[in-house]
Formats: sequence, C-alpha cells, structure tokens
Amino acid sequence: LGDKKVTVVFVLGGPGSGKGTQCANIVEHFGFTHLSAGDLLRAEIKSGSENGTMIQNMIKEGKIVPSEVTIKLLQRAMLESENNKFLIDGFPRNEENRAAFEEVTNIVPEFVLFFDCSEEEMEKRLLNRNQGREDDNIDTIRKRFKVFVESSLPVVEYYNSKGKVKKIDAGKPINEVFDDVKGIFSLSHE
Ligand code: UP5
Ligand code: MG
Repeated sequence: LGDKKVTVVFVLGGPGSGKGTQCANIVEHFGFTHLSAGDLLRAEIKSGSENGTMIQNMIKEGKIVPSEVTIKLLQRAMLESENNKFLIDGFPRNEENRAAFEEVTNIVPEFVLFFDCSEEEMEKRLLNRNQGREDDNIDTIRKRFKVFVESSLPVVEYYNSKGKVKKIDAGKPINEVFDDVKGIFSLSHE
C-alpha cells in the first residue's frame, strides 16, 4: 500500500452469521468502507478474469481461495478507495491468510469483530437467502461450516489470545445485533 495509512477492522463469523448485513449498518453510521472478500472474489468470477474458473470451483466446494489472489483484490480495493477506514469482511479465513496479509501489507487490525451464531440459525438464514449464490445449497453449506470450524475459528482464537476480539451474540434480530455493534464502534469511531 506504499505510504497510505489505513485502519482495518476484520469482521469474522460463520457463513450466514450476518457479517454483510451488519457491515452495511456500520458503513452508514461510522464512515468505514466495506470490503467483503467473498464479494470481491465473486466480482472477479464475473469479470471473466483468468482466475475466475478456479475461484468459482473453490467457492462451490466451500474451499479457501489461495491467499495471494484474495490479498491482491483487497490491496487493490484499499488503494483505489479515497477512504482510509476499512471493514474487511470474511477474511482472514485461515492461519495462512492471516500471516500472508500481515507480511504483504504490514497491516495489523485495530480489532476483530466476531459474530457468534449457532449453526442451526446460520443454516436457516442461508437456505432462506435466495440471492442465487451458488454456495447456498445444503451440501455446500455443510462444507462451509466444516471449513469455518477447522480453519477459520483458529484465526479468531489467535486474535483472542492477543486481546483483539470483540465478540457479538449474532443470533438475535438484526437491530438488536446492531445495538451491540454500535456500542463497540461508538467507543472508538465517533
Ligand atoms: N440475516 C442477517 N442477520 C440476521 C439476523 N440477525 N437475524 C435474521 N436474519 C439475518 O446474512 C445472511 C442472511 O441472513 C441474509 O439473508 C440476511 O438478511 C439474514 P449475511 O449478512 O449475508 O451473512 P454473512 O455472514 O455475510 O454470510 P455469507 O454467506 O456472506 O458468509 P460466508 O462467510 O459464507 O461468505 P463469503 O462471501 O464471505 O465467502 C464465500 C466463499 O468465498 C467462501 O466459502 C470461500 O469459498 C470464498 N472465500 C475465500 O476463499 N476467501 C476469502 O477470504 C473469502 C471468501
Ligand atoms: Mg457476506
């Protein structure tokens, strides 16, 4: 990123925990720019890039796309933005993502917002979403849950051991979750 100084908050949580929904609220109230790693990857598929087919196959299997691909998209989005405050949603998803991002960008997150939600509730939400996402079918959803528990939760634990995790009960209705989120951002970003 050269000499561009940025503030980054990682927004993590299982598939369907409400990361995208709450990021939209945070953008409105606290002036962040929302970068969803999944949205950037889906845009890359649509753009017909040479990595598109590989990305599409990995998303369909609920697998984690190689770090260099995702990090390049995140870096480009941060550079192209006028803003210097970013919510990075759905990344890092494994230890390798985390280490590579720090190594390449020299960015450490201000904190990690973690949406904690039961699989039962997340499954219900994903099956009801109806936005045509190729990974919102029960087979892929189960694979996404497994990857989340095995690869992504350890990243949350890593940041927790550094005192950086702010955990939210994300099983409640959207407005109640946002009340808790607001409490966290009001302390540091208003
Ligand atoms: N909803 C939201 N909050 C609710 C609430 N409190 N009560 C009731 N309903 C609620 O919400 C999901 C649905 O639930 C919506 O219909 C919403 O209205 C409702 P949403 O806000 O979209 O949840 P979110 O956590 O964003 O769910 P998403 O499906 O986007 O999470 P994933 O982490 O699974 O998806 P993502 O797009 O991040 O990644 C998709 C795939 O891309 C990954 O599986 C992986 O293959 C790949 N990927 C990588 O390889 N690397 C990356 O770095 C990122 C992604
Ligand atoms: Mg999302």
